[in-house]
Amino acid sequence: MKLVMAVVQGKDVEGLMTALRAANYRATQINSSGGFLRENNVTVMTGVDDTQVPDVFRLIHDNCYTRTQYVNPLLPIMEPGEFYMPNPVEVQVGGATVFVLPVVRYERIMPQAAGGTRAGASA
Ligand code: 2BA
Repeated sequence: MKLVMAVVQGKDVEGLMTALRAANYRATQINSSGGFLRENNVTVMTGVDDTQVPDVFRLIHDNCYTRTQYVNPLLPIMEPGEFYMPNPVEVQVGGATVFVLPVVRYERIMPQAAGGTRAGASA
């Protein structure tokens, strides 16, 4: 089994999650942000059989797009009275940054509460 972790842009996550659900993959999304742009992105985690990894990559490929972003470089140290005109730098973001990790153990722990209600829950 493998854990596929894909860092995707927020604009693409709805399409990707819909495609994963439609193909019967379980997925969890975690709000994250990149260390470079400091912008919000989303990390999608999917646990799948080894043989399904290429199919998950296909869905990511089909639903995540490359976009151009502009970054303002850090201000240089300036003398009083000096004027600095920031020159934004262009970077390409995405489609997705994907990590595939081996899963040592996968378990869904689903104990049933006595009487069908949660322990400690009041009636
Ligand atoms: P960010 O760190 O905000 O990076 C956004 C984009 O800025 C990157 O797009 C890349 O084009 C550019 N970039 C990042 N660091 C740079 C640097 N030191 N110099 C020049 N340009 C730089 P992507 O490569 O598509 O990455 C999108 C997001 O995926 C990243 O957002 C980060 O959240 C995540 N990511 C990328 N590589 C990663 C890694 N090795 N480990 C963990 N997360 C990663």
